[in-house]
Amino acid sequence: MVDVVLDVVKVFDDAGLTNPHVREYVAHWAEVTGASRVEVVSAADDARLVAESLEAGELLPVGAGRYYSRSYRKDTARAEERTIVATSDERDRGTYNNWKPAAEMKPKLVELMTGASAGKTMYVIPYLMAPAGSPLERFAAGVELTDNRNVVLQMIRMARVGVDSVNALGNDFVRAVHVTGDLENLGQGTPEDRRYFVTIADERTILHFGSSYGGNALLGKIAHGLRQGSYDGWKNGFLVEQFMLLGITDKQTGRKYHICGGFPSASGKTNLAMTLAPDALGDRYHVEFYGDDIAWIWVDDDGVLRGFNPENGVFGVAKDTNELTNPTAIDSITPNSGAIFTNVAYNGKTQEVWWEGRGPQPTDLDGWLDWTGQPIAERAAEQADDPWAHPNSRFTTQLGNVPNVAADWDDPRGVEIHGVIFGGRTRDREPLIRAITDLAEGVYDGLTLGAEATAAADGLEGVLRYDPMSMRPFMSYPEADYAQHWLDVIGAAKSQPIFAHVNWFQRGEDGRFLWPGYRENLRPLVWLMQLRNGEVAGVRTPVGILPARHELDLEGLDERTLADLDAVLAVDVPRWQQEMGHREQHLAQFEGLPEEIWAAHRRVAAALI
Ligand code: GTP
Ligand code: SPV
Ligand code: MN
Repeated sequence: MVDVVLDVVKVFDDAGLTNPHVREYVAHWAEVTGASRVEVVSAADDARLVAESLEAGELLPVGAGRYYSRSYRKDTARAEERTIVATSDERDRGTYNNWKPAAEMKPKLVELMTGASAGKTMYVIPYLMAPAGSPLERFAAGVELTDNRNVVLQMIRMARVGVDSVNALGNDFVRAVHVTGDLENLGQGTPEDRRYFVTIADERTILHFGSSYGGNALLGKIAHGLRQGSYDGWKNGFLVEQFMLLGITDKQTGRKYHICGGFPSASGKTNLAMTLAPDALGDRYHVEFYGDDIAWIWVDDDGVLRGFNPENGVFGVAKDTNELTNPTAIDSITPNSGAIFTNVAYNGKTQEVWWEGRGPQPTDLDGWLDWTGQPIAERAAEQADDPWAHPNSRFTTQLGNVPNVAADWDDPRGVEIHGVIFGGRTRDREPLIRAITDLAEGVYDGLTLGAEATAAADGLEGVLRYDPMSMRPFMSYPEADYAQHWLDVIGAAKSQPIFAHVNWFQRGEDGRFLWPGYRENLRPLVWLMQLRNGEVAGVRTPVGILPARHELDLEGLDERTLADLDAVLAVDVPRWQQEMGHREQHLAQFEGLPEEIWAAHRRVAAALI
């Protein structure tokens, strides 16, 4: 034991890790997990770590400066039923946070983690989930400990990594411990499942055991950036949401608008934030990317609603990403970008990657392996229709690689928020866009966001469920408090944002999407800003203000879309009346929901009669 302690001190000294609280925390967990080495990493170590991973076969080359990784076949998405927010206050029990007492969970995790990194290196990743110097910085620092080198490489892309983030912060950092575990013997998805993904929110401690994938393992991103962040925000007056954030500049007036918004996982945040097509609208707008998955939002000293993206990279869904749907994404994962592809199909001979919707499926099968590593050419006949890539396969790339990243994406003051939108995969009922100008009705709309679940979480794809503000998997405190917190934070802004509900996923009777989506989604957003400015009036309906057909810029849309447009701009009153009954039942679960939210519900219900 004495040897280990001495070694660790030298490691800290060599790495310039001076914060005594961090040192103590690292030494403690090194002992618990039984790791045989400790290494403090920073972003500058990336090239060396990549070389080590290539050498070890954990990464495979995708030509020059891009990489391929595969996760264990039963470890390919977040596991919501194994994810818990724990505290020492029973009043924190919510409908979605799988609340447990901290005193029950901590010993369980310590037991699972004890000796579980034996023989491995424990990497120490000091990180910041905010632009440096931001007013929320003290909630943004953390130190992830992980026994998995791939997690380090992903974190270097997704967060700002380096000891400077934590040295000056005393005890104000999130303790985030990740232990991979013996993935082949964890009983994933069975009654004997041994995985646990726990955020002890009132102790600012995250303990994740039993995965090396995405949000289960990159603890800065989901566990801290969303779950811990939203709890801290609740206690300290700011909002933390699974939101994209983008900027639209009207070139004629020079005015710039920032819109943030929540869509459930794998429902289009990355695409919307990255790929709107100003060229489609006569080049009158300039569109900039800020963030695709998380926004931290607050009201500044001047009463202005502001937000920033706490991340440093994009962990985007690969499926259907191509030159037409998302050229910006394709341009951000070019050779030498450092991008990492996870669970797509890989060709070991040509060092290429492919996924469903990337382009034509390769016809020469030589060298092609599916996401599990099986040669495509050797697949049995009954596997012929199985996808080559996992539906939740992803690419990881840094924000600096995104061609339209905003010049001020890293500004610690964030940007002013003018609009808040909600959306999801909804095959009927929800029109293309409906605007809401009242705060309580906007919050009510977010709380009743109902959409189809996707492959981003294990075992749920296609199930219709409510996903309040797209925070269902990340909500760390009770919904009634969440609603009140929204009313309080946004209500304190001197200028209120406009709200809207959008839907790119309405389908026709033959199952086709009625709206082309992707790059064309700029059109309804431009309308929303025009409505905000009073330049268009829209059409009042019981569920919000819809665009009059002539108010939308339709230039260049194909005949079929124009023919379908009335359908995507319709309000199906009988379907809405039915929905109001579901909403009533849904909202009734949340004890103590603010009266303003119920009043908003009653107003919409009454308007529909
Ligand atoms: P997370 O990273 O899981 O939080 O998801 P996300 O919301 O960022 O999802 P993303 O933008 O990566 O989109 C997921 C899927 O939705 C991809 O397969 C896209 O091709 C598809 N998609 C995105 N935008 C549109 C759209 O406008 N229309 C249609 N039909 N599909 C879309
Ligand atoms: C999500 O599932 O919402 C994601 C991807 O953004 S993950 O990091 O795996 O949570
Ligand atoms: Mn997400």
